[in-house]
Amino acid sequence: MFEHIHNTLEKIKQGDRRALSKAFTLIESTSVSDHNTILELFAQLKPNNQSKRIAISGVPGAGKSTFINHVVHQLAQKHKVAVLSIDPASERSGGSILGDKTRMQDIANLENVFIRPSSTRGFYGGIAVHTYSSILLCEQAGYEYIFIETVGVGQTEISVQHLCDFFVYLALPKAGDALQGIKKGIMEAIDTVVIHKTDLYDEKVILSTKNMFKESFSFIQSKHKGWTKPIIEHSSVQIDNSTQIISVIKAFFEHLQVSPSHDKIKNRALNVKHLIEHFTKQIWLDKLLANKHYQDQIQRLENSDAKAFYHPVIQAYKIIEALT
Ligand SMILES: Nc1nc2c(ncn2[C@@H]2O[C@H](COP(=O)(O)OP(=O)(O)O)[C@@H](O)[C@H]2O)c(=O)[nH]1
Ligand SMILES: [Mg+2]
Repeated sequence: MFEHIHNTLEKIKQGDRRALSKAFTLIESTSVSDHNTILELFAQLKPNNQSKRIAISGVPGAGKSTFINHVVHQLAQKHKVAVLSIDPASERSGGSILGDKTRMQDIANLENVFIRPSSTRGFYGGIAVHTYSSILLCEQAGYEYIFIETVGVGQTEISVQHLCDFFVYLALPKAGDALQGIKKGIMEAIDTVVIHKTDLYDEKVILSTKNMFKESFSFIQSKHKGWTKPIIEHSSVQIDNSTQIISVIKAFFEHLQVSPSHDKIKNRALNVKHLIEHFTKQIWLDKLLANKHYQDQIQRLENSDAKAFYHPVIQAYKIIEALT
């Protein structure tokens, strides 16, 4: 039995990490008996506009976890930092991401740092709802910087960009058309690019990758007026540019403060609109799939004669009409 939500939240606000972990376990619960408790928790979770939400994106193996380990190690000297990593694979295995934990050894035991490999399980499922709730929990606990390591796969990145304030893309230097394969939606979401693992590549290749991003950004209007997307080189084994990266992050949030038409709160309101739309569709679809009449109709179709079928669109309208 979960203790009273109000007590748990109070403990979380006082910095009780056990209470925070317990709340994470609750939102990952798939047990029907936890549904109401989860909704009760959601009802009391309020966003905190002081926090800085930072997405770290890039293909698997780009070095996201290693990079976070570096940057957070430095940032945590002065700030409370939470690191959430999303792993859709955990939907199947239910497991945590061992690889990420080992890459974050320098920060794993720091008092100022909270790391949570986020499973995407949970009744109110889906990556977006889960990540959003996880962010809000970390905000209750007073984490000032919240890093979200994404998985580097299309749809997830699109969802995550709506949850974060600052979107960092880790790119590997590549000769030729380095931008091939980066979806337009992601290019638009990027607030800064880190050309990573520069120790492994020739200077010419690094420069040409940089130029390709620069050129591509010149065709895309920035989400934040007046913000020029920095392109930074970094190597987690040689040339450590963590200081420069932290400066860029801080400069960005200062930029948001002085840019009233693109202020953070307004931006987040827009993000919440996206989420509500997303969840309304999801919940609506869940209700449809659970509807007995709908299930009967679909079952009936399976048993009918193919020649007797109307056009599928006509059939779909008939089913919907019978439901509403
Ligand atoms: N040479 C080199 N290897 C790196 C660098 N950063 C990470 N790696 C290695 O790249 C591999 C993948 O890193 P990881 O952080 O797990 O990538 P992720 O999948 O994007 O989180 C690991 O073997 C790291 O040790 C770097 O800057 N230079
Ligand atoms: Mg990783």
